[in-house]
Amino acid sequence: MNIDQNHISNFNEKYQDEHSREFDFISEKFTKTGVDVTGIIKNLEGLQIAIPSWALGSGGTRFGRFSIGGQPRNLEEKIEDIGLLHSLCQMAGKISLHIPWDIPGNSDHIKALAKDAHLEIDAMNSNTFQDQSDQDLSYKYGSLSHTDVSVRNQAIDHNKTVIDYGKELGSKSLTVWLADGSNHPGQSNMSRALNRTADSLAQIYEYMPADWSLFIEYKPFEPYFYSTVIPDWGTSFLLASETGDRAYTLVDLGHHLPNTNIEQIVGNLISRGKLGGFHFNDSKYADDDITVGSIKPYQLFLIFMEIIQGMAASNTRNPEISYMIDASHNLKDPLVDLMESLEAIGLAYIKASLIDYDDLENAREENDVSRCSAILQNAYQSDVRPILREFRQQQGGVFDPVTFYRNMNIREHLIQHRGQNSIASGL
Ligand SMILES: [Mn+2]
Repeated sequence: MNIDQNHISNFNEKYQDEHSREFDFISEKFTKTGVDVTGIIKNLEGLQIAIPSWALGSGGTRFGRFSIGGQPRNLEEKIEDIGLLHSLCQMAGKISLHIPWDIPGNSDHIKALAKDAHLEIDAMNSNTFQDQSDQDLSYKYGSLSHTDVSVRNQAIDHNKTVIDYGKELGSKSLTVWLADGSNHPGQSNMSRALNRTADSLAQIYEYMPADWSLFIEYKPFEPYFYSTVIPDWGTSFLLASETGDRAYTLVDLGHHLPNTNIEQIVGNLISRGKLGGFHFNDSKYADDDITVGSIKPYQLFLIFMEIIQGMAASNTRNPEISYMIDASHNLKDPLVDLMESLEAIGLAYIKASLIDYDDLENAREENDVSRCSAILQNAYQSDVRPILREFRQQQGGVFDPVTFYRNMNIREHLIQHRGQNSIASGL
């Protein structure tokens, strides 16, 4: 649904005085300590987070799924929902497509719709973790790592098809999350499975246009429970390094064992120019796929600290990082959950931008440990919400997206148009 700019202006007007007071106050305070508030607001324009086409419907677990009304019924309606999200938050200017869940029937039409909604087509996602009804061979025992060359070829061909769709739409990257693995000790010759995977990835890479990148995602367990072929960043980095210069590691927050130091992984990958993609979500126990920043907001801040520091290094070889929200909206309204995610990402980014990195580096050189901690805490404990609101206002978005969404009864409107029992494709 399209939002009339007048509704946004009227809504913002109610908050304007209070906002101006808050923003002027902290802006003056930060500026006095050498923080470039205008520069941070400008940089936020570049922090555009892709929304995957599968994120607009209600998610579920292997035990069940509880529906929400008004889910988008097709790719066109998914683009409409992401366009709405972007118009309110100004940080969701990209869409990431999943094949075969969202095959663009008419690429020109889809491209035009995305353009109207001010969305770019981000990474394409292939799927060799489930069998499709029109598929000859099964992925039950793997895909790119399968023992049978004909299954591997089928999986390679699928990835080539995904690249073809992406070329038509103007995407520039392919994300491969390889679910392959084994459930029982002894089931798989793990080093052979790795070699077969490297060979398959090489063929996919060879097929990619020269200006495309390949992102290799890792995960320690699930859907297989004894081993996965690409369990960790080391294996992904190894495969990316062997595959080629335009092959990169993709870090998904939920794809780590508990207490893994993810910020260190991020920093190390950037230092070697190999962090290509990043998926946001949060977790308490495993791959919980809940709202980013809802469990470990400090971790999110530390990750952005590594990103800002690493990307600012004069010798950085790392390309611009492709960001995506990869969460499952099982209880909340997916659009509200995504607004909360964008808020958490924006706040963590702003807080990490407050750090005086020269000062921090000096404190590190002097081994002044408590000053290092104080610099971080000073940034992390600051209330930076007025800066994010100011950014949204300047870009034409709303001060408070969730309240606006509720006041406008947008979900009710979507239910009226799409029905109570609509089901999003792919879920
Ligand atoms: Mn992911």
